[in-house]
Amino acid sequence: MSELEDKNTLADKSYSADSIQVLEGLEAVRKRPAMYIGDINERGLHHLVYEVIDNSIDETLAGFCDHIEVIIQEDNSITVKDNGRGIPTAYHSKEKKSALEVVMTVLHAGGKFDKNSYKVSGGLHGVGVSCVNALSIHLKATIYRDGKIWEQDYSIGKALEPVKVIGETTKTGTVISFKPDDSIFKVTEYKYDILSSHLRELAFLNKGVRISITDMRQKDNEGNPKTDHFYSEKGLKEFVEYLDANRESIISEPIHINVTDGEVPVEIAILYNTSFTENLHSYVNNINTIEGGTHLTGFRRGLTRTLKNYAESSGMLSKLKFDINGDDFREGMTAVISVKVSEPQFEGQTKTKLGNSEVSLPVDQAVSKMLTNFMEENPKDARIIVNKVIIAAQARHAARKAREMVLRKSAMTGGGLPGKLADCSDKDPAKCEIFLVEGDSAGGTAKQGRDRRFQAILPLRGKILNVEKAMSHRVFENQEIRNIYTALGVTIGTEEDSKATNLSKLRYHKIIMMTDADVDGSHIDTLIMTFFFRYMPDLIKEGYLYIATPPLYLLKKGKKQQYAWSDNERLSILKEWGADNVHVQRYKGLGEMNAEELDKTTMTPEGRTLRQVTIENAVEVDRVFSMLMGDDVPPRRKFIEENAQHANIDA
Ligand code: 0RA
Repeated sequence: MSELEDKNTLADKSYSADSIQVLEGLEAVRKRPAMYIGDINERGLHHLVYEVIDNSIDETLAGFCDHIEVIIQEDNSITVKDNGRGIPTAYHSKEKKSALEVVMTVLHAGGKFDKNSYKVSGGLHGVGVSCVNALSIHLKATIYRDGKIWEQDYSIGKALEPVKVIGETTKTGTVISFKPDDSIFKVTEYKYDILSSHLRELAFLNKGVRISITDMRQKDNEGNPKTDHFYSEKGLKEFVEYLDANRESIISEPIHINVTDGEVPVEIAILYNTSFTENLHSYVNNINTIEGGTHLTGFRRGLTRTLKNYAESSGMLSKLKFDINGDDFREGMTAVISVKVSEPQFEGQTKTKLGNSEVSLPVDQAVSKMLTNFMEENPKDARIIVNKVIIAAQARHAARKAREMVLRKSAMTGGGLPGKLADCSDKDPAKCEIFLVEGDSAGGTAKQGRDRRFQAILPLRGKILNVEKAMSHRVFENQEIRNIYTALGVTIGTEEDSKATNLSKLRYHKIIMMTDADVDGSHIDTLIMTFFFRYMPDLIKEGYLYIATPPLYLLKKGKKQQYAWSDNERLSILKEWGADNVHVQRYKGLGEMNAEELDKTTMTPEGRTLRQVTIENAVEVDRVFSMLMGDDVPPRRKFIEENAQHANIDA
């Protein structure tokens, strides 16, 4: 209650009932931040920035803003500037305070003033800038509007003083600077790469807006901060080219359509490449709909029907002895779909699946129109695509035979689980874990060290197949990959949508990659992750995939001993102990630990640190995998050079 007496700006105290509500509203955000911004880790921290930018993007969509600047300040506070209309500052008679203060301090107040405007952008949770305010130890809003510069400061969601005029201006726009509250967030350091890839995506999705990012923490020799500028003139057309930069295109240029006059604005771009994977990214109101939904259903349906009609009438299918299915039309396809929906319903585990049934038909019609036009105008490319589809169908046919063979063979040898698997005794998947271990020898140690009740071990021999370069029947036939999916109890590539896996049959809810902490080990991790990403993405989205982290050093001094997981940790132990007479052992591989050590440091839930594999940014994950695993050497070398300091390079 004491806050109420404070500085709630206006002279009249009779509005205190409203103020209590205001305070309670934002108190709720501070009490349960995860409910509003997802979590209080890295993701939630970055989400604050997206929330502010989304408001600027709304101004762009409304036609009033073409420049957005994001600055990471030296103290890890964030500044977002835009040249939109500026947040209204007039007195708001119902709330009895400046509209600016209402926007900043009332939960969900963001769009209250302009119900009729076309406001479609919005973060995953769409909670508005007041949540950012509630979770910031300090926030300053500076508004350029109506010839004046207005300003108000806040702390943990409360205005510190009335809105004041600090000068005159001819410009319009909004500047919001905030510092996340470190008593709420577990991490407070912003990552340039996370923010910049999100901004790049936004620039592709909203052509014509200039978006820049500047990092005041990272300066070059001349004192210039690190900066990037994103701008897309052609929108999704350039987005698919960016996605496929490391793949070889088989058509001359992207197929592109932008329907802006219908009920549901739809933009789509497609490229076909020489790879064997489908690479589809979909957005609703700039939100990446990882779980798909009605827009995707419409896209698939329209694509399949239109290409099939074309292929049939062209006579190219006459020699084919089996059916073509939907998957065949999407093999080697990279596509981005972006729709704008005024009242989106989001469903699913992570609320990233579009539920609005009215969206499916307009998307279907847009794809159909776009492909029909393209095929008519580009008969050469059209034949190339249909040929690719035929090859995909043949490969799928071969894959089914291969899978049947595999199943028959394993049925003959007693069926079920691979011989190399040391299974656990518990059968409840929620309690069970499987370690995928690099090499038979480390596998042996892990078998001795594990808790056999709930921990299973599957040793992997050498490097598993690079699925990025292999057709799917090769993937099914590959011994190591077969061992993995049969041990897990699932099948892959059996349903209409080859990526749908039957997770209900999954025998373990923790799948833990355990490899050496060296270049080979991280390469194996990447190969395994690529396999799961391409063939069982749902398993990653459910949060079932993990990486074990073995220690890098064992330090001993007299009777004392301590493990270190990083060079920093090793140095700080040395500092604490004094460097004399300390014996430092560097672990080059899992094999150098005995069973007890491996268990204690890396396997037992009491001692280990697991890193969960997540798909934070599907666009970046896809690009990195296509680059690390593809044929094209130069970009891979560049990536490795640029990221060398982060990699585990064995000294
Ligand atoms: C409420 C109403 C209007 C604009 C905004 C808020 C707004 C919010 C933010 C946050 C960052 N930048 C922003 N720019 C605008 C509509 C204003 C009007 O009708 O003039």
